[in-house]
Amino acid sequence: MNPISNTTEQWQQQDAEHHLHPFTDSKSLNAKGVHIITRGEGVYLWDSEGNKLLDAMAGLWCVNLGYGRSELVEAARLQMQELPYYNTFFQSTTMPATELSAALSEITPAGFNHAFFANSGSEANDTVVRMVRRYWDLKGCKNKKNIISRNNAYHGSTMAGASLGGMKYMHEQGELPIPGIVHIEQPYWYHLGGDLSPDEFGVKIAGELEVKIKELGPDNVAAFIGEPIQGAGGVIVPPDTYWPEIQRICEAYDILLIVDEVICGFGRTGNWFGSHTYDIKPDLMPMAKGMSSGYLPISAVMVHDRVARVLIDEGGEFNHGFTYSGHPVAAAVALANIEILKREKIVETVGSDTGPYLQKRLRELENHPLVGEVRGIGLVAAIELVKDKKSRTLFDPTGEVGTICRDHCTQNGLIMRATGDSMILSPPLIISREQIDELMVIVEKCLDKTAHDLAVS
Ligand code: PXG
Repeated sequence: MNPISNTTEQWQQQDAEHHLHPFTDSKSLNAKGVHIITRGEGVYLWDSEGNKLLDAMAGLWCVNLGYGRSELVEAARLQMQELPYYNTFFQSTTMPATELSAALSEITPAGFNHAFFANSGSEANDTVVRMVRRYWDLKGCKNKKNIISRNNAYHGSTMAGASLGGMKYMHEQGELPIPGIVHIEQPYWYHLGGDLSPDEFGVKIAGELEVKIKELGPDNVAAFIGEPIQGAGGVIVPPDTYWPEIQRICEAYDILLIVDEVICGFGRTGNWFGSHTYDIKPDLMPMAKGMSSGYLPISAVMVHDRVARVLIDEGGEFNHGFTYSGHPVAAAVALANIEILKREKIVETVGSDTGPYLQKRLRELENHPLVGEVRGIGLVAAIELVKDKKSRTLFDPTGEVGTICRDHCTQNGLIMRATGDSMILSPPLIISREQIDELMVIVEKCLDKTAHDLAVS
């Protein structure tokens, strides 16, 4: 092995020889050669061949402040020098961990005053499973163990995270879901709504929760978990009637409501949290990604007083935690990140200016022959490509057209991800109107190129 590889081919060879990538067919990747990203600034990335790319995915839905923010770098440097690590286990803490728990209490909805720290969205959701079961044990409801989630949800890749998720292809590997996790249908009107209006469909599909609770028996159900908008599932925006009905059912049957804010949190939907945007009143909120703008791994479960009081006042020791829970350097970066979001009024700008602008510009694409639906809110959106717009007929198999479009985008300087045939956008929250215009030029061009490829094939 040559330790000083300095050409794309050498890096690709080294990567093929030694690196197993997440969610990747290694054989086909190695045959093609990995794409090496070397530098970032604002909303742009550069690769090892010197190509400039507009990153409309903010890394993996996380680099909310964009690349190259020196204040985040400085926060990490100072904390590393002062105290690079200490744990939060044995009746000790560090200043950044404590200050971050207070800062999170301030920006989350009323009643959220406690944070439990972890390092990823998956770990946060594993924590959630243990926490809700512990809560019901302490309340004397020993059988309230089942957690209800949804098809096509994404809640992580650990045993509990992937089980909570509703991705069949993940369940197929590793005997998942683990016991006590069941799924109902997702609020995906475009695919599943049939002749119903979105509002009718929203009520109907939320009603599946009530049916499932009755089937299991309310005394056996601990919680329901959902993303305000399903991100990895294809930016599935629920009808307006959906969340109020879910909230009503959870309250009626005394079921905890877990709102997974890993993607929607920290400004993505134009408010601090997706729960604000949809006026949801959760009991627990796992969050990660935008918490540090992805500069360092950190996550948290925010716990509502209703649950926290039971855990604190009656719980004794909660036998759960990670070496890096509340890591001081990651916490210092998260604090600086929140401080910048506030000072520069970035969440407000997404809510009132750049978010509506992106959504308006994207809806201009609805006249394009390939575009079945444009959906989204704030700075998260999907453009769903379909075979027939009128009848809402999808391509069969799905995914091939999305991949063609995605490859055109990359070749034309835009990172846009495909989930099936939905093209996904989740750019850094600092994107300007001019940069949205720049993005739209490439999107339009690549949709035309994709349509052209389909016509000639
Ligand atoms: N919850 C949600 C809503 C997520 O989107 C997780 C939990 C898990 O977070 P960690 O940090 O453990 O990855 C996520 C992560 C994709 C993609 O292909 C999305 C995620 C992760 C990897 C790929 O869109 N979301």
